[in-house]
Order: sequence, then structure tokens, then C-alpha cells
Amino acid sequence: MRFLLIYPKWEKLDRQTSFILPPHGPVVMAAALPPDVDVAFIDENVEPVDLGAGADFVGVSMMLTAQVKRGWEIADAFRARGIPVICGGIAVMLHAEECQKHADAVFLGEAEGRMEEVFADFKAGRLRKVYNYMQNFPPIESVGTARRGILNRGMYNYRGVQMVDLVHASRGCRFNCYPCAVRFLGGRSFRPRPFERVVEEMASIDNNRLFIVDNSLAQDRDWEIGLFREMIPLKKKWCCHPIEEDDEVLDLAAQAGAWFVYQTIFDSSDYIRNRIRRYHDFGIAVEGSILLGLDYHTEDYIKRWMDFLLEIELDMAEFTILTPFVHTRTFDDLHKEGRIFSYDWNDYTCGKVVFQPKMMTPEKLQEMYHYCWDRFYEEEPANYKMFKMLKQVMEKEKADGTYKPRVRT
Ligand code: B12
Ligand code: SF4
Repeated sequence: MRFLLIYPKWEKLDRQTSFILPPHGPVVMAAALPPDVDVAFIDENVEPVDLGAGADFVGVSMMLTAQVKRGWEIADAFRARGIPVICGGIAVMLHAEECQKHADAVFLGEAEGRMEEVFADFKAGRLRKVYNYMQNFPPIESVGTARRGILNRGMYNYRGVQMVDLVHASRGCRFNCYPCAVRFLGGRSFRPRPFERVVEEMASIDNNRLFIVDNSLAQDRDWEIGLFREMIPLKKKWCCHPIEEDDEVLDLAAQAGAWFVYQTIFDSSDYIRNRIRRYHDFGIAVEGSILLGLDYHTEDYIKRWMDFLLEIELDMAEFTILTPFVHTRTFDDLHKEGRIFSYDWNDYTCGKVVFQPKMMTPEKLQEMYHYCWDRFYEEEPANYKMFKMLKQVMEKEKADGTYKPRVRT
């Protein structure tokens, strides 16, 4: 049975350094497929989708809201040729009802242990319109090693330099931040995978550089310590979302190969200043994630904040505009207040203003977004900062003998 799995294209932030990361949801989903399914995968971000391709069954995997409209076009094209389509992934959970109009079946939830049923139904010609496993999580032990073999892996490099492979060590998040949909998606309980499964998976990846995509590693101190201890012998180099602010944890993270963290910079407090300094003290670089457009953000506030970001010497920065994604508190508030003026999901890239800000016009917020990108990278352009971060990882690799000069093809 030929199953064609497609990951639609999505628009990157316009000022962002241009490299593409391999998708993670589809390769983890592929590991949960029954053994008799012959899967082929296309990531439209790196190669064109042939809408005339042959297949018995098509899967469309979507992570971001900004992917859904393209995903629907793809699904519609295959269905028009009589090929049944199933949609799944994070954006499908968030836009479930809309997706149903473009698919024979939508899958909501995590795929592990569920694909046997879906494919048996498909073969028997009794595919259900909705497979709803939201908040009904499979045992975390059932998460297998992702099937990275289906990726066209040579495409995921930056100017010929090997970039990261993606892996996850846990699901769920015990926090509930204002603009985030993770509570709705993965639940409020932290669900760590067994260390041995994670380490086995990391060891199996033919790449020394990883992105541990977990929501936040700072969820359980003992777990973090255990994970980093187990990872030390692997000598991998990796980036991740926040790590716990604690000497022992940071030291073990550094020993385990922490390269850089994506850290949300929510204000210009001493707390943030220290947090960045402490990562740097342990040799861990920081890419700040800065969200613009909250109700107390004035033009003056953003400009002073910008100066602070330069002062604390972030290694990289990614600026985004507050975006009211469905199933977040941001959406509930802005929608209720009648402040959202675009419900065109293609605008939901986090680089476009789609709501009326409180302290400025939408045009001014858009202008401030470009101001921040331009100001932050004025003296050292993004490509140069990126090069410095890559140099840092190469130096770490040379120091422990794991450096490989050639890009995988
Ligand atoms: C990793 C990640 C990224 C990576 C993605 C790298 C990559 N190439 O995949 C990067 C860093 C690039 C990224 C970027 C952004 N992200 Co992001 N990201 C995540 C994160 C933390 C994890 C996603 C993940 O890999 N999960 C693990 C995999 C295994 O789970 P999964 O995808 O759900 O797959 C499972 C099931 O869904 C199912 N499945 C998947 N596909 C299919 C297909 C079929 C057919 C079936 C049956 C089943 C199925 O099977 C899998 C196994 O169970 C999520 C948060 C979260 N926990 O979900 C946010 C999240 C997806 N991101 C989000 C956001 C906001 C962004 C940004 C837009 C803004 C930002 N800076 O954060 C940017 C993009 C900006 C731009 N336009 O360029 C939002 C989504 C918003 C939205 N509605 O669009 C999320 C939900 C976090 C949040 N704040 O709420 N992100
Ligand atoms: S933003 Fe990160 S830490 Fe906050 S709830 Fe979402 S996943 Fe958890």
C-alpha cells in the first residue's frame, strides 16, 4: 500500500536567516505506521509536490496555521483525482472543523498506537471522518525512533554547512503562557520519554548536531539532570528551548553539549539580564525570542527594549508579532474585544500584524517589527552572527574530536 505523506510549504519570517529545518511531526508519525505501509515523503519547503503523483492514500501533515491553506489545496487536488486524503498534525488539531471540509479523514492527537486502526479502516473502505484522540495520550513509552530515512536529508543545510536534526525527549508542558496553544495540544502534564529511548534515538542519528524540540526542558530539575548525564557520552551538540536556571543543571547541560538555547525575552529586567549572562558563563549561546505587540508595548518601550537586547549581547534574536492563534488565550481575548481584523490564515506567520494593538496603529507595529530586525542586525548582519554560532559549534566539535567537515548528501 503506497502512502504519500506531504508537508506543505510555509512562509518564513522575511528577515530570518534562510535555512530550512527538517520537519519532525511527519517522521515521528511515520514511525507509528503499520509495517506493510510503503511510505514516501515530500517536504514542499525543499522540493515541489507533484499533484499528479500516484498513491493509494495521501497524508497531509501540518504544523503551523500558516500551512493550512496550502495543505487544503494539496488535499483538494488529490481528492479531485479520487485519492483519499487524511490530514493530521498540530495545525489540524487547531483547525479541525475547517480541515474536515478538505479531507476524507482528519486525525486529531498523537499517532502512536493509533495508525493500525486508521489503516485497517482505510483498507476496509470504512475510513471515519474524524479520529479524535485529543487529550487521550498514548503511553509515552510507545514513542519510537523517528523515521528520518524518509527525509531528503541533504536538503537541510545552511550554505553547505550541516544543520541540525530534530528529536524530542518529552511532550506536554506544565506552564500555560498567554500566546501558546500547547495546553490545548499536548496537555498541562509533563510527559518525559524514558531516558534510554531518547539516548538510543539520539545515538542513531547520523548527525552530531541536534535540535531538541521539547517545549521547555525546564520542567523537572531531576529529569533534566538525569537526561543531561545520560547524554554526555554521546558528545552531540544541540540547541533547545529554555534550560533550568541552576548551576548544576547548566553545568551538566554544557557537558552534554548544549550549543544554544531559544530563550523568550519577555522584558528588560535584571532577571533576564542574569539569565543570559548565566548561559554565557557556561559557554551556551542564546537566541532570544522577542514577541512584539502586547498591550503595554508602546513605540518608546520597544525602542528602549531594543537597546537592552543589544546591551545583553544576545547571540541571535528572532522578533515576532503577537498572533492570535486559535485555542490560545490571546485569541479568546482579542476575538472577544473585536480587535482581530484578519482571519486569513496565510497572514498568521508571526511576521504580519493581524489585530489592532492597544498602544499604536497596526502599521506602526509592523514598522516596529522591521525596526527591531534591522536595528538588532545593523552592526553585525544575521549571516555573520549565524557564522559565529556555527564557528562556536565547530570549535566544540574539534575539541572533542567529533567534527566532520563534509555535509551529508
Ligand atoms: C519544533 C517547533 C518549531 C520548529 C519547527 C521545526 C520543524 N521543521 O519542524 C521551529 C523552531 C522552526 C518553529 C517555528 C515556529 N513556531 Co513552532 N513549534 C515547535 C514545537 C515546540 C514542537 C513541534 C513538534 O515537533 N512536536 C513534536 C511532534 C512529534 O509532534 P506533532 O508534530 O504533533 O506530530 C504528532 C501528531 O501531530 C501526529 N501527526 C503529525 N503529522 C501527521 C500527519 C498525519 C496524516 C497523521 C495521521 C498524524 C500526524 O503524529 C505525530 C506523532 O504523534 C511546537 C509546540 C508543540 N509542542 O507542539 C511549536 C508550535 C507548533 N510553533 C508555533 C509557532 C507560533 C511557531 C512560529 C510561527 C513562531 C515562533 N517563533 O515560535 C515559528 C515559525 C515562524 C516562521 N513563520 O518562520 C505554535 C503554532 C502556532 C500556529 N497555530 O501556527 C506552536 C504550537 C507553539 C505555540 N506557541 O503554541 N516551531
Ligand atoms: S510557551 Fe513554552 S513554556 Fe509556555 S506554555 Fe507554551 S510550551 Fe510551555
